[in-house]
Amino acid sequence: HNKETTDGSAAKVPAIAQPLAEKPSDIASNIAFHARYSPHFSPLKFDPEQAYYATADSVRDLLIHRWNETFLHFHKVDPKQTYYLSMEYLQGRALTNAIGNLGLSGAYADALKKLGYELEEIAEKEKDAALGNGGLGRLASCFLDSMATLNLPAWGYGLRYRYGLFKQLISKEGQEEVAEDWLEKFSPWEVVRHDVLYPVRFFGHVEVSPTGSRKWVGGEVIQALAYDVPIPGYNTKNTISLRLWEAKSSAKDFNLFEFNEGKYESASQLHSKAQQICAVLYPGDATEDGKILRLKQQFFLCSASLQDIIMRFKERREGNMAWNWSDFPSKVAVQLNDTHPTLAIPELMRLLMDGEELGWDEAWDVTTRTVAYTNHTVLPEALEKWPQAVMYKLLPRHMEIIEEIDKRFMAMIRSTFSSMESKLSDMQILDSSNPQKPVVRMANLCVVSSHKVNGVAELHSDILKADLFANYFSIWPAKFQNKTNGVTPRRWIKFCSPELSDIITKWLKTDGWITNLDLLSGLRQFADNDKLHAEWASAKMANKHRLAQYVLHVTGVSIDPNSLFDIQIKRIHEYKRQLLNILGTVYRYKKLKEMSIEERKKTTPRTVMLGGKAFATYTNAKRIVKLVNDVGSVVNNDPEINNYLKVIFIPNYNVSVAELLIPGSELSQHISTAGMEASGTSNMKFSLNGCLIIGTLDGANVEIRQEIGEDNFFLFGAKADEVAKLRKDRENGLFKPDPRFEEAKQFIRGGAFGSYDYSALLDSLEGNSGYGRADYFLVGYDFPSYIEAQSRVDEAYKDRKRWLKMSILSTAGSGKFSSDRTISQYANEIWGIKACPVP
Ligand code: CJB
Repeated sequence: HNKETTDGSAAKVPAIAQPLAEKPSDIASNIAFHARYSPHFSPLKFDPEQAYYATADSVRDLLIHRWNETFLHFHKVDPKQTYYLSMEYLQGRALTNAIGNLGLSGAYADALKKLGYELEEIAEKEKDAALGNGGLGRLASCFLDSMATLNLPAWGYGLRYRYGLFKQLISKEGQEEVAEDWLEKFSPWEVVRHDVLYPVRFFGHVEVSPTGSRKWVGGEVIQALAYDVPIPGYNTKNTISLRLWEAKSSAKDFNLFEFNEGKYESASQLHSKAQQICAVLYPGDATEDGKILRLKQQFFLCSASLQDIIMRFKERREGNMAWNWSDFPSKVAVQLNDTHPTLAIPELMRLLMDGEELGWDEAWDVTTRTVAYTNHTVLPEALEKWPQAVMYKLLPRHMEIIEEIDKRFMAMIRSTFSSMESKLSDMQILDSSNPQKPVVRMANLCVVSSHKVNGVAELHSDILKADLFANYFSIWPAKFQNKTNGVTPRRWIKFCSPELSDIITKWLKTDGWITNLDLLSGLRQFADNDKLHAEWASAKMANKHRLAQYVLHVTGVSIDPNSLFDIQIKRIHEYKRQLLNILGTVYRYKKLKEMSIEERKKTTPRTVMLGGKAFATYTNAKRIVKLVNDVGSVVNNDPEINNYLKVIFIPNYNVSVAELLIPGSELSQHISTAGMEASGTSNMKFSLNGCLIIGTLDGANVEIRQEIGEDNFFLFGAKADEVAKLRKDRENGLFKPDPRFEEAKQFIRGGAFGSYDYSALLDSLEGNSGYGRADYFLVGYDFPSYIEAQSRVDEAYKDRKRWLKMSILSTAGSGKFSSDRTISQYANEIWGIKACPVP
C-alpha cells in the first residue's frame, strides 16, 4: 500500500496544461494565481506575508515537477542509492536558495517588482526551518544541496519537529527558551504524503514460535507519516528529497466510547503519545521518561526510514524473479550521521530476520555491507550510552539482537585477535562494569557493525584512530577514513554575498567556481591588485552596513561599520571557549579604560559579536550568555569607550542570521581547546567570505591554515598533543596563571559588569573547582597567547593593504572546503554511488 509510484497508476494521472512559469511575466501571473486560488489567508489581500506564501507556492510547482522527474528517473535506472539518516537538519530559509539553484533569482525579482514588491522584503517573511542544534545539522543540509547538485541518487531522512530546538529570547536574566514557531502557520516547502505511512512499535515483548523464530509483538504502535521537502540541485534538473517523519495515531486508536463517557484524556492517549515524539529536538533526558522519549525519537526515525528503504528496494525489483537479499548493499547505502541513528543497525537486522526470514549470518552480512558511520565528536559526554534497562523496556527485540552482536563480536576477538583480549572490556558494546547501571555504548555498536567509520577533519580522524577507536583501528585499519567537512558555496557565498560573488566571477572570468570551488585559487594572482582591493573593500563594506542595520534592529545598539567586525557564532559550550573570547574582551575594555584619550585613539576600534544557543539545561553555558550580555550593557553604554569597543550578543542565532553575519565579518573566532572541536564548519564559511580567522590548531582550522597560508591565520594556543600533559600539570599544581588572566577575572568578580555573582562560572577556571577538572578547557593556559594573537590582529588591521590581501587569500584558499568535494569523496570512497542526472 505504500508504493511510491508506478504500478501503472502513474499512467492514469491526467495530463495538465499548468504553465511552469520561468519568465517574469508568467511568474508574476503564477504568483497572482496562487495568491487567489491556493489561499492560506483571505484571497482578497496581498500583503508581504501573503506575497511570500504565493511566491513560495509558485516555486514549489517547479520543484515538484523536477522532483517527480528525478524520482521517476531514479526508479527507472535503479542505481545504488544513499540514504542519509540524521536527527538534525538546519535547512534555514528555502526561497532564495531554491530560486537561486533554479537560476531564476533575476526572473523572480522582476516578477515581484511587477507585483509591487522587492524580492528581499518577501524573502524575509520566511521562517527558518530550524530542525537542528548546530554544525551537525547544518552539515546535513549542506550535504543535501551537494548531493542534488552532483546529481547523486541520495536522499535524506529526518524528523519533523513541530517546535524545533527552541527559540532563544534574551533578557536581563540571560537566555530564555520558548517553542520555535516555524510551523505555526505552515511550511510551503513540504508535501505531506498520505500515501507513505509506516507502523512503528514501542515496548511490547518478544514471542517465540514453536520453530524458534522470534517476533516482536504488543506494546504501542504509532504511525510514521512522510513529509517530503524537495531539495533542488544547483544548475541541474535533479531535485532530491528530504523525507521528514511525523508521528501520528490513526482514527482506530481513538476510543470513541471512552470519549463519550467524558474520559477525554484516556480516549486519545495514543494521539498525545504520538504528539510527544515529534514535538521537540533533544527533549530533556534527565528523567527516565525523558530518556525513553529521546530513544523513541531515534528509533522512530530509524524504523520508518528502513521500512521505506526496504519497500523501495523491493518495489524496484518487482517482476524480477532473480533478485537476492545479498544484492541489497549494491543498491542501498545507509549513512549514520553520528550515533543518534545507531538503532538503524539492530532494526535492519530485525526487519531482515523477523520480517524477511533471513538467517543471522545473511542478515549480518547485508547490514554490515550497508551501514557506515560518521563520528562528529570525541567529547565523552556526547558519546551516547543508553541504560540497558531502558532499552529492554522500549525495544526488547533490539536488545536481544544487540546482545547477540556483542556476543559474536567478543567470540571473534577471542578467536581471531587473541592479543586484544585484555582490551575487550573497552571494546564491548554492552558495558556492565557498573552493575547498578549497565549501558549500551552506541558508538561501539556503530564501529563494530559499519563497513566504514569516518571522522570529519584530518586531525579529528587521526584522534579517532589513535585514541577513541584505537583498539578497533588496530584490528580493522581499512575501516577508518577521513572526510573533511565542507559547506555549500551556493548558500554560503553565492546567495548570501552576491556582491562579493560577482566580483569573484568578474576576476576569474567564469562562474564555474560555484560548482568547482578549487577555481578560487585563481584569485591569488590578483591578491595585490589595487583595483581588486577597492572592489573587495566596497563589497565588504556594503555587507557590514547591512549587518549593522540588522544589529540595530534586533538589539537597539548602533555599531560602527568602520570598526573591525569580530564574530564568534556557534553553540555555546565550554570547549568552544566563548569564555576565552569574553575574558579577552573584558581585558581589552579594562586596558582601554586605563589609557589616555590619545592612546585610545591609536587603537583599532572593534565590534565584538557573539551568538549561539546554550542547551536549556547547561548551566555554565547559560551563565556565559548572561556574561556576554552584561559586559555588553556596560561597555556599550560607556561613553569613554564605546567608540573603541562594542560588545553585542546576537539573539536567536540561526541559519538566516548567519547569512547576514558571515558576509559582514572581518575576523572570526574558532578558539576551541585543541583536540576538542571535531571540525567546525563556520570557520570554512567565514574564510570563504574573506574573513580572517583567529584560532587554535583544532578541527578543520588545521587544514584551513594549510590551504590559505600560515601568514594569513592568527594562530595561538596549546596543540592537541600537549593538552593531556597540561591538564595533568594543572592537577598537580604546576600551572602559574598569567597576571593578565587574573586581572580580567578579578575585574568581573569585582562587579564591573553588575551585581550578578559570576563566581560559579569563574571558579571553573580556577584550581579549586574541586572535582579534578580545574580549567579542563585550558582557558587560563591559552589566555596570554590569545591576547597576543589579538594584538597581532589589531596591528594587521591598521595596514589596509595587508588586511585586504589576507582577506583575498582566505577566499582564494577556501576551494577545498566545498561540500561538493566532501560529498564526492563519500560517494566514491564509502557509498559506491554514481551520478544519475535527469536527462
Ligand atoms: N557536532 O553539532 C554537533 N553536534 C553533535 O552532537 C556532535 C558534533 C558538530 O558537528 C560538526 C559537523 O561535523 C562539526 O563541524 C563540529 O565540530 C561538531 O561539534
